[in-house]
Amino acid sequence: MPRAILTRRFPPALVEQLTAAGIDITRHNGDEPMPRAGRLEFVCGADAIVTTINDRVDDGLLDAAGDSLKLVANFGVGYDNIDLDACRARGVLVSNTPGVLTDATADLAWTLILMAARRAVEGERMVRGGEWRGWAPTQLVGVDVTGATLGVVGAGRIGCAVARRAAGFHMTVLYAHPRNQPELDRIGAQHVDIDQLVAEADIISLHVPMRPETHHLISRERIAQMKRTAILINTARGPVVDEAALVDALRERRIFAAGLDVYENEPRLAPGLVELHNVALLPHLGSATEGTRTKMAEMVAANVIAALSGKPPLNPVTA
Ligand code: 8YV
Repeated sequence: MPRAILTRRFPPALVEQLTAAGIDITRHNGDEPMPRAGRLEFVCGADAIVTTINDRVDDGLLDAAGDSLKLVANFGVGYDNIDLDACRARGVLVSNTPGVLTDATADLAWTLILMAARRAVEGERMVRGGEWRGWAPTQLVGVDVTGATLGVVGAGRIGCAVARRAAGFHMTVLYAHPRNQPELDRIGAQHVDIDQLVAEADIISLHVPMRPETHHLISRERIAQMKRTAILINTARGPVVDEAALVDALRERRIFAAGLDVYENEPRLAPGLVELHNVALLPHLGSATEGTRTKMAEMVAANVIAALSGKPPLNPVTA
């Protein structure tokens, strides 16, 4: 019986579908990452390992799994937790879950845009803390989203979905991407370079994958080029932003606000970030809806079942 290791508690569809396909499952059944001690023994003899963003798949883990390993099936679209060269060198396939989480993640980016622009965190805190003394003309005034300029950095599936939603807010859309994105050109978005985008956009939303070349793409220098009224949204990967530089800019009011769902060293935050009022902080909720997580589980199951029956996975990672 082929054996799949699950490094975490996943939506029930995953276990149900693997079990129905006759795959033996060993799982670490908690919401926390597997403890470091015992992690290598746990994966020993696996045919497939189902991983998340918190599982580093490197030489050590692959060696511990051994020659039986055929597939690393990542529960997520991003795969920066996986050393692809190390997998390739051992003939281990890698799969991910593209497409099914696009809308949920785009919706969450918009949640953060509206929270940050309309100072929703401060307002919520005021009401809940019993500090609200009634309506006032100058109380917690934010910035307009309707009619503003949205800058989308990275126009892949999620970046395009975020840009599409801007039509409802009558926004001008700029996008920075290695090549033209016909879908965005059709809706009148302008393809610009990232330096023009950071200087001109009112709301900058990040949707690039985590690669060596995107590390600190939003650097201290680029943050310094943003408008004083700018809002920075990150639902991509934490290290795309120089988090310490962002904290300084928010503290000194050099930009208006930020909305973050991802962090450089999750779950730890950069010193000073939690004390700031002009930032909305969410705990990496991009794909966290019942429907989306179930679709991700089904996609992972389909990939594992294919690979363990000697077929190519449906969503191979080849980059
Ligand atoms: C996932 C994500 O839930 O898919 C991604 O790349 O960032 C999240 O939405 C997370 O990666 C779980 O592994």
